[in-house]
Amino acid sequence: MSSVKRCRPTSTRGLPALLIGALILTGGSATAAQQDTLHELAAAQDTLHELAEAQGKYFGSATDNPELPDAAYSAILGSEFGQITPGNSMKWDTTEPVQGQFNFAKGDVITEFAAQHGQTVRGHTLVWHSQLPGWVGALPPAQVEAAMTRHVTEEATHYRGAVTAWDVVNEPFNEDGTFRTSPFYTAMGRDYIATALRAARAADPDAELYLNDYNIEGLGAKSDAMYALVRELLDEGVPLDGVGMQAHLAVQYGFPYQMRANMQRFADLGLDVAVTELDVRMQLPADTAKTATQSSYYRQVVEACLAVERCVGLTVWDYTDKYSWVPSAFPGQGAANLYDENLLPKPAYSAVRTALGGEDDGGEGGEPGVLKAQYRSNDSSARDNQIKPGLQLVNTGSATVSLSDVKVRYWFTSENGASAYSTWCDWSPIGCSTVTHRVVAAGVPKTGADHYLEVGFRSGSLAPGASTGEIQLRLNKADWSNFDESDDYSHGSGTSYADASKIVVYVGGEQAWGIEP
Ligand code: G2I
Repeated sequence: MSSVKRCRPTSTRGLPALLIGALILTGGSATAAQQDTLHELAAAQDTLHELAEAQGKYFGSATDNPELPDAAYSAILGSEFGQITPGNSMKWDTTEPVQGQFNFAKGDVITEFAAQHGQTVRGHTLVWHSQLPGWVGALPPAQVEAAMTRHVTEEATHYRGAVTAWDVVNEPFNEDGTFRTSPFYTAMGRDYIATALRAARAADPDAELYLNDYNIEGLGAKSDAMYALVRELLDEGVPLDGVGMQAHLAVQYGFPYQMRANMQRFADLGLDVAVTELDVRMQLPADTAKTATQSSYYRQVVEACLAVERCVGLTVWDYTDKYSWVPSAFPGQGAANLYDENLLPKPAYSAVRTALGGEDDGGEGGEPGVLKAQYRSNDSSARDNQIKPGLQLVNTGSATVSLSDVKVRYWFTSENGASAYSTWCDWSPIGCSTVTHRVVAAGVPKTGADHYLEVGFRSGSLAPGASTGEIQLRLNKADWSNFDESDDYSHGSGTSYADASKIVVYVGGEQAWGIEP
């Protein structure tokens, strides 16, 4: 479904979200001058989906029936996204609340919206342990297979032609990779998965059939279990087209381990991969560091999908904090989406745009990137044998900065003229594997500065307003003798991040921030 060209009847596609919102607030009428501005801006800015489509992917959002009457919301949903997934209205408790009584009215509203806006629909979901009406669990096990097959058959048949991909089985695994108990597993063991897939293929031979789960984005026990399962299913000739990685991420839990490599191993089996429910929650209140980490996670997910040819696209689990599932499921957490509660795009939105190859906010000819360094000391002692600078870079300009062009210098004194050092990156939301670090002796030693720690980046980029988030660095002398950091040029004792003029940043070899010693 990745490269299907759709016609787009809507004229709002391409309009910046803010202007659509403004148009709606003013009753949809705009003066001639406003119209001109709108057209200029519309031409200047591709939508997320258009950017993704240019790379052979789609960019979609979940939605839900109660949200659609919100005109400002549905205008953005219909314009910025090329694919939608119903958050609830195709689930079993909605579509077959009573055995044999099918109701597709709510799901039909979603497929109708999609048809009007030239969008594809991901069907979610045919077989799941949750949002399952009580009657299924109350059936004698011997009757579950027939009930499941009938449900899959009725629903997939109803949506033939309207749904391009189905999450046929959702969340089959426990965290440790064992099969999750459900009425289906109890009745049929693991065979329920093959049975459901075969029923879906028979009902709709054109739909792409997926297994979908969360916490399978990175390498680990749960994704290993999914990998083993799909290999077996393919070996057995069971119809299966793809694996959906939900990607409900949280800034406090770190980025999934080797997401790109994990996607690639599924792709190498001949399967498509899709990011199906992306959001990145945080403990509230949001702050600059958490927001920067969130942007970086969104960016990294997009980059992983772009790097894997069989990754067909990404879907966010609704695009705005206004309609997020997070606050009710995780009290105290939220701010997980690309747009805020007022439907204004957040830094994560810019990060996604940039990752998709969008132009910088400044557009062509925008000013060059301007970075600033922020620093805190992660060291409780200035006289022990390690120096532990915490560093983050913030893009204060209007153009995206490619991090591989960036070098940062933290100046210190060796005390005993030592020439051999070990350097470490202990943690960073952008991933320490992308951070390079080494100690260099100053050509001309200055007071408080006879060596510097030089930090660089193997890859990545920083969108306007974005921050790398914290980079926890550490260094020691090979002889493990003590430092006296109190006289070091770049040393500070602050324990929270603050702009640091004595840390020097270079972009493309030009000094971009700070004062050299
Ligand atoms: O939980 C997040 C997602 C995890 N993967 C599977 C998805 O299907 C799941 O979606 C969420 C919906 O976004 C929520 O909207 O699934 C939840 C239920 O597991 C949905 O929440 C439910 C509430 O719990 C109910 O109280 C409410 O009646 O939504 C229902 C309909 O609004």
